[in-house]
Amino acid sequence: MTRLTENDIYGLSEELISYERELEAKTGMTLREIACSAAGISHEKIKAASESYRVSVIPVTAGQGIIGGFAHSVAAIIAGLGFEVSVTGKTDVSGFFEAVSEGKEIIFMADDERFIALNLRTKKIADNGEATGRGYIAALNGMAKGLKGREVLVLGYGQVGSKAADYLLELGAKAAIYDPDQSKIDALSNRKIKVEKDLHHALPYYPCLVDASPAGAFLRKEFLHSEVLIAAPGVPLGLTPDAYHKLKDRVIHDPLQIGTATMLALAIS
Ligand code: 2YC
Repeated sequence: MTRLTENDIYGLSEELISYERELEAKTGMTLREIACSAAGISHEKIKAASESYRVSVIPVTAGQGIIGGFAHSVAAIIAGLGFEVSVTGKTDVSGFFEAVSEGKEIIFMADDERFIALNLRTKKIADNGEATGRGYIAALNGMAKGLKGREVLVLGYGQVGSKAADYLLELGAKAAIYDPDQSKIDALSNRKIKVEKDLHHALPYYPCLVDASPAGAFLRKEFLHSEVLIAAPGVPLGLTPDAYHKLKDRVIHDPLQIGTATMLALAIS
């Protein structure tokens, strides 16, 4: 996943209510319903967990260091799901010690390589890549009013794209992928996934698109299916600003929300 900047998440906490209203208008699902659907847990299960677990988010200084607002944005998303959550006063190992000493049992933390949620009670661990891939497909399933039998093209067969493709197959969709890196395609374990070799030939054909590519601003509206529905996890956004402006009612896109919410649901599943 591409590393977020402070600018990517600026205002996220303050705008969470309006974000969730837009998400529900597009998908017919709340953020909590999307997370539960992606993790395969019931509403009752996450409700019970919100009354039994307390959560800590630990800022981590490793690598390129702390991203201003990252830990507080993650905490705000978790609070919005009904859980008691706080950001540790200390960072790194001291922050971990602080969280465990205070009896927190679910720990969120990220370095430049991984963003994880660790359940200390069940020892379950959730990874942001898998959670984002599954969460965005659950949201697309809502927006498409069911993906069974539908043809969906996934751009990018990395951490997020490969998990998105797996979940598409679980939902009975016809998954296809495009990735310029042939070694990623060769690694494709699941033969049931169609491989597209020519991006510009394939793009207008697919009514559902998952932009799991690290490239930015390369998708123009005229390249795409006229009715296209787009799930665009993370940053940068593959759509050009003009395409995003014209298509935004049919585009699911956020820097952290769906991935973080699904990590929590997976950590308690
Ligand atoms: O503030 C902190 O604790 C930093 N260590 C956080 C670094 C996160 C780096 N990862 C990313 O920006 C993206 C996330 C959206 C999830 C995966 N990569």
